[in-house]
Amino acid sequence: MIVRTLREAESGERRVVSEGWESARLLLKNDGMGFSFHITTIYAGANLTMHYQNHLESVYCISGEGEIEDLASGQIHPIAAGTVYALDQHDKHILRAKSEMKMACVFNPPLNGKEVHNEQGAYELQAETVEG
Ligand code: 9YT
Repeated sequence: MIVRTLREAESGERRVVSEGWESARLLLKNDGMGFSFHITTIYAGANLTMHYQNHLESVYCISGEGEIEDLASGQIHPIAAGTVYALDQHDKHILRAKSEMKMACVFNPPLNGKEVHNEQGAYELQAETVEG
């Protein structure tokens, strides 16, 4: 069994900080679950273009408000506490945070640990691993 706390993850190796967001990576590839699980904070005003070409991601909004634009259709969906979205088609999208947003994110395949977006807005499959 694996037991961890968000507090620990936010103050150690599992905390990854990038432009417009930071993420506490609670479960990763080396935990052997077949997915990774993160609590991600999107900073207020962030405007993030992402395209997870190597991963499927689902995102549940715990708090905050924003919107997601599906760049294939141009459709814009409001995001608020209680909303989930799933990028089942590796959908290229823009996430805009009107206020700080707390998101629970699941990735398949699981992240190694240190991934940040490349110039396409994707995560590479061979990123550095977080141990322990
Ligand atoms: C919601 C989203 O995709 N934010 C970018 C960070 C990512 N979820 C992560 O690495 O935790």
